[in-house]
Amino acid sequence: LSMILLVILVGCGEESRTIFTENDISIVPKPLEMKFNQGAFRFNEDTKLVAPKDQGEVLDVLKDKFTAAAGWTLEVLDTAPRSNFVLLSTDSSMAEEGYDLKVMDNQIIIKANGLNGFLYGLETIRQLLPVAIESKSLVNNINWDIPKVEIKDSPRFKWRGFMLDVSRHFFDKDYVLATIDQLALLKMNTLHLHLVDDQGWRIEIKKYPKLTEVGGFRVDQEDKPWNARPTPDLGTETTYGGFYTQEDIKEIVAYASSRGVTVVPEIEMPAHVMSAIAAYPELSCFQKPIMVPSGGVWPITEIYCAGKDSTFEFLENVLLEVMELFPSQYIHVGGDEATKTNWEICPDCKKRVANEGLANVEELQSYFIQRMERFLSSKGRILLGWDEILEGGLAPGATVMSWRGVKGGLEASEAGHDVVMTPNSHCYFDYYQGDQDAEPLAWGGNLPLSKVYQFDPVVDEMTAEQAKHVLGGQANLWTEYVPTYDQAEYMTYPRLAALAEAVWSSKANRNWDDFSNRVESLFERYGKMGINYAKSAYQVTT
Ligand code: TNX
Repeated sequence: LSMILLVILVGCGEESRTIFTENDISIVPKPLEMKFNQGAFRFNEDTKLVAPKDQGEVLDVLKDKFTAAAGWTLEVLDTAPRSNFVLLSTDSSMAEEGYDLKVMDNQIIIKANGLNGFLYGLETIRQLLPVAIESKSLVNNINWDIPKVEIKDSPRFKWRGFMLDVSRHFFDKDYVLATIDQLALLKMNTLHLHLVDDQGWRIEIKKYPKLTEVGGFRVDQEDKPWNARPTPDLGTETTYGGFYTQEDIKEIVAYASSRGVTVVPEIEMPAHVMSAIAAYPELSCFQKPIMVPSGGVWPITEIYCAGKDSTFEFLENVLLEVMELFPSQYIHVGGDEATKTNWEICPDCKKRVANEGLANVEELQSYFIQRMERFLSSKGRILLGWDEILEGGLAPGATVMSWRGVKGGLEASEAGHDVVMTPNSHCYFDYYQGDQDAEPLAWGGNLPLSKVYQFDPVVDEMTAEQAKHVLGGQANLWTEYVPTYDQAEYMTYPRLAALAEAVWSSKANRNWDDFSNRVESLFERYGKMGINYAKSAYQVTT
């Protein structure tokens, strides 16, 4: 009799685990393959986290969640106990950034070939757990169960990016670190920081301290719309600004690397640099003293002088410090929207045109970028630029970011260059995401969640050969109309989730109805995390 009782008791213990159905599973981005089995794994205080020696740090993404929400400090080991563990197991045959996740009754195994795969396996577990795992304070009376699934997953594209414009408005280090966490949750691996623009220079450069002392600050005119802010007179006291010290940058880069994210710095040239010229007027053709503008200046004529060698010396020195801080293979040099009226009349520029045998000053743009490309490639880096760098001939080793639609991507890939697709039609998160009368002021355009979801970095017009040159895709948050952290979150989430699926999931696995169901659990998760996501985005499906 006692045997029977024991069996019943043990049986009951098992049955008390949550009974899941396949509909309870909601992972964004959608995994490549998933098999659902009956049963559940239960996390408890004794669950061990097991990683190869010296690779245990990645486990923090899960460990810290349990510490906050369950109050447990899960132990990390380097060999697996008999049962009740999550094991990271290295398998060099696995696809880059891919992972196999197998959830069994009493153990969970994640196979991957390195950090990103392990991380993504753990982020998937996080999304299988009750949403309460996102809580920052203790949650009682909850079973930390996850369904017994077998997942085989790997990304469609290797560049899964998000750009944050920290120039038009400054976003401090903590906001950047929080953004990195959100990228990792969605299995995104690239954070492009737009560190330089007319309205602010945001990275400390030791050799040129005025870049941030002067170029990092401006006269606050936030009360006026972006396009109605006159450039202030010289001598006016500045009231808005900020920048990252080199220590801040080191912290951001190190944190990103622990979350599988590469930080790509963008140092704009030859235009969108009024902040630098305000600090060092000698960088322009006519040394005219200017202020850092608060609003948009159009057309942008105050640009670096392409005639003086000292401009290139300055840029090389800046990039040397930048490369010291950012291990990224790609260095973004901007290249967009330069109006060459000063170059037309500048004697040094005219001389350069003649000496280099160029047809006109327009060709100086491509001279400029090619010269920077030679410098960067001599240091083992790859130059990346907006699609304007195609004009007048692309530098040999350059990679192109196609933003004015897909044209630049088509042209560059046809010429055998790599491209990152970020067409403004689908990837510009500064655009409205719903009814313009109901939404907060934005740049214009119309980019609801459903349209982001339709984004595909490979377009029909591409041949198979061209498609091979598509590294992936990226969303860009330009921040002219994004003055606060709350507003930045509002513009970013959940559209970033739609973009993440477009760059991670297989084409066959993408389905809007299915995604819109899954995004609802993500809303709950964002809610628990205290993220100001746009609920409105979801209601608009046109
Ligand atoms: C174009 S995209 C720009 C940015 C603006 C953005 C606004 C690009 C390379 N240049 O300077 O912020 O449009 O949508």
